[in-house]
Amino acid sequence: MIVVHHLNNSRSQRVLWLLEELGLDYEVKRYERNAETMLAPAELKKVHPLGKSPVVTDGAATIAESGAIVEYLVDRYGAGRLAPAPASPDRLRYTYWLHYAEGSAMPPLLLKLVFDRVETAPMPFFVKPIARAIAGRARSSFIAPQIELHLDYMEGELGKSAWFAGNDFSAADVQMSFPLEAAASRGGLDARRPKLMAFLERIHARPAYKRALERGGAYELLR
Ligand SMILES: N[C@@H](CCC(=O)N[C@@H](CS)C(=O)NCC(=O)O)C(=O)O
Repeated sequence: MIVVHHLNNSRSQRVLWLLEELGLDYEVKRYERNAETMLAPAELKKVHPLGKSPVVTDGAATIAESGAIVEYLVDRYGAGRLAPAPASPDRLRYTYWLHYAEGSAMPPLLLKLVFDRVETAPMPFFVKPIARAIAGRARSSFIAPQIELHLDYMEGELGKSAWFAGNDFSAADVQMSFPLEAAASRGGLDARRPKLMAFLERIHARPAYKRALERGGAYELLR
């Protein structure tokens, strides 16, 4: 049995969505973030030493890292679905976006989350102006321009084909959903990038996406 170790309001939501798209049976084991730190509970470290979500167990296999999980599920259970044919030109794009989502798109969005929190974190009053100045500088000189760069790039790429890896919906779109949802929540993605906004609308309308939300429970991305 496939078991998804699912943290509320997190990336593991897209694994549930992929499983729904593939029509597979699975179990959801829920974990709740600490309300203050937003970290996963320690019991998740019993499943995988990093204690992060998603983690999938399937018989004797324990698979962490969402890109690896997506590849595993599609290769093992996809029967040719949700991935372009191995030798096709779209296959390379598929592999690219699978890695790009976590390797390139997420880091500036994560930095934004961290630096935004630096400003609001409790600290002695005399440190606050310094912390604010450092956070503001990091945001304006690096984080915001990087987010803009990536959003422009993704907007341009979605102008070339209906989906990230070509004209057919694929698991790369599932993997790309999280950075785009995070960007809409905290990275300034809005109507100025109509292709990305339309992508979000299209995925949110998919029946499998809606079923996954019902299985996963609350899904409100961190700001
Ligand atoms: N690159 C990893 C990131 C895993 C990750 O950071 N997951 C977050 C959830 S969105 C998490 O577990 N956060 C809680 C924590 O770090 O304790 C992946 O794609 O699986």
